[in-house]
Amino acid sequence: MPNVINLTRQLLEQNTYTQESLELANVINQLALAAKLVSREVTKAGLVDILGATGETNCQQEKVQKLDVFANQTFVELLKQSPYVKAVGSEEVKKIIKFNEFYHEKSKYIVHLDPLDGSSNIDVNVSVGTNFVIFKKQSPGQKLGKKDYLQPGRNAVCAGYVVYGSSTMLVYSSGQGVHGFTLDPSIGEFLLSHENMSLPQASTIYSINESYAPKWQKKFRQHVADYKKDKNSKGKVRTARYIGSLVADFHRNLLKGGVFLYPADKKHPQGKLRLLYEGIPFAYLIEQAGGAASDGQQAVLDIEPEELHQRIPLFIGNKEDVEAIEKVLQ
Ligand code: AFP
Repeated sequence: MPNVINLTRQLLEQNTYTQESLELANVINQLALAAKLVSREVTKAGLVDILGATGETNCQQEKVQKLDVFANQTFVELLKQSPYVKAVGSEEVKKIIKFNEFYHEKSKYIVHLDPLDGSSNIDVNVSVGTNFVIFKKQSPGQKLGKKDYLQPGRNAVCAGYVVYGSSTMLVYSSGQGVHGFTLDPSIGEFLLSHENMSLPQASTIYSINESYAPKWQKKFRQHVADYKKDKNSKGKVRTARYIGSLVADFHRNLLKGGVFLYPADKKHPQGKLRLLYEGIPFAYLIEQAGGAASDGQQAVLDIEPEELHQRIPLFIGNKEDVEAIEKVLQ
């Protein structure tokens, strides 16, 4: 019998079964369960319209929902069922969602997530994902204040993502390395497939939407142009890869080595990507994997959030790449 390790076992063993780890494991398990439900729907994406008579109801007479709405409802509802979750910030919802204070008197975790990152790729069968980060409430008592849900990434206790690709993978870190689990659909379990993931030393890929080049600062445009001739630490020129789903671009670069760039530009003067549920989860993971993430001025994990849906420029990947970009922009 092979040594099969599922998500729950790994979570508990890593944290030596402390009460704290049991609580966190409960939250992550709820996220994993929601991810399985979303994964099931994502794989049916093309079929839903065929099965729904008018496009409005499916074969079970349920309303056919857009997948990002379905993903949001599923994650929020399952997190609400955990007694340890106090609030959720979602890309799909304007304000922080606070859960019933009586039921949640033991609760201490705040989860920020993008329920379906890259959702514009769904219709063309390209990988999408869910990104999340978990914080612990800072203030005493039951009341949830801004300081509790607007915390810098350095305070995060766990972060991760699920990528719904050719297989469904959940990758997470609770501060002890980055671990990847692949969903085995035949048993409905996430099984440890990538233990202690670390970024390859050589950066082989750069990922950026180059159609925006005319809107970039000149010095940044030159820096990206130089990728086409400059060599990496292995003496090779980087190749370009850009999916347009941050979660999928990140996942590939984590496995292969590289840098993802989304600068501020004339159209997005603050950058496009959201700090709390796009920047911080990936920044937390990349630091754990030996890389770096910056907004061009400082480490993403050091940014003090000012609002729930705050945007930032994002440069994330191998350290030398991120440091070089900081030099250009500072
Ligand atoms: P959607 O969820 O609306 O598809 O946006 C995805 C995203 O925020 C991120 O996942 C991509 O990296 C980025 O947008 C792509 O943006 P551009 O289309 O501007 O390159």
